[in-house]
Amino acid sequence: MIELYHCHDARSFRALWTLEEMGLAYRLHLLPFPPRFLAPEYLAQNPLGTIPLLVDGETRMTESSAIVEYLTRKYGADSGLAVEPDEPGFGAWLNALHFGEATLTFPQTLVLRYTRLEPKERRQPQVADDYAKWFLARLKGLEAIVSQSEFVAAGRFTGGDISVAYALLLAQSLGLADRFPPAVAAYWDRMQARPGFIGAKAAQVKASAEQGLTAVPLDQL
Ligand SMILES: N[C@@H](CCC(=O)N[C@@H](CS)C(=O)NCC(=O)O)C(=O)O
Repeated sequence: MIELYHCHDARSFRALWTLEEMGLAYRLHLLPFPPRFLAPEYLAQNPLGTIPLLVDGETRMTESSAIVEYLTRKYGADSGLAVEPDEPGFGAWLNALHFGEATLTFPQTLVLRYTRLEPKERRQPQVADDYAKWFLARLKGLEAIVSQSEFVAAGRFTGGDISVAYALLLAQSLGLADRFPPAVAAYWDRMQARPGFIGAKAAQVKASAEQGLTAVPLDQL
């Protein structure tokens, strides 16, 4: 069975959401955040100490957007979550998968780190503010796409939406959602109403209870 190592609302949420959208069987291992310090035994599974880690037989993956691509291409033929190379939206789909992580999520990790994770004396409000602005400026690309279309690629819900919308979930946790431009805000509302999104949220709460872990949302760190 597919195994997913996950922290509440962290990037592994992309994989969890994909699994839920596709109705695949999986085992969820919930870890405290950051696992590197709070669950050092996890380093034996993933020496990086980061999540996600997806294990599927011999396959072990640690990049959240690549996991979305892997699951949708390997198991998702009927789901429509992958876009095939012969479809017109193929390039837009790949672009969205990478844009969600490399352009929209990475700058927010600096905001998270320098407002919440570092000890108080090492916090850097200027860095956090600069990278929050950097992230918000990068939303212009998404605003242009979702003011023309309900989804980011191929005119239907795909893994590209999961990658991009996860960055919006992180932004919400960091208190940036009230600065989303209007079409992005409406898109974010649509994404949160997806059954897979709701299922993934419920699955992490259930796993927290079963594994005796208190889920600490990022905005309460
Ligand atoms: N590019 C990777 C980044 C993985 C990553 O840095 N995950 C964060 C959580 S969102 C993490 O595990 N941070 C804890 C740490 O760095 O110790 C991905 O998309 O999965």
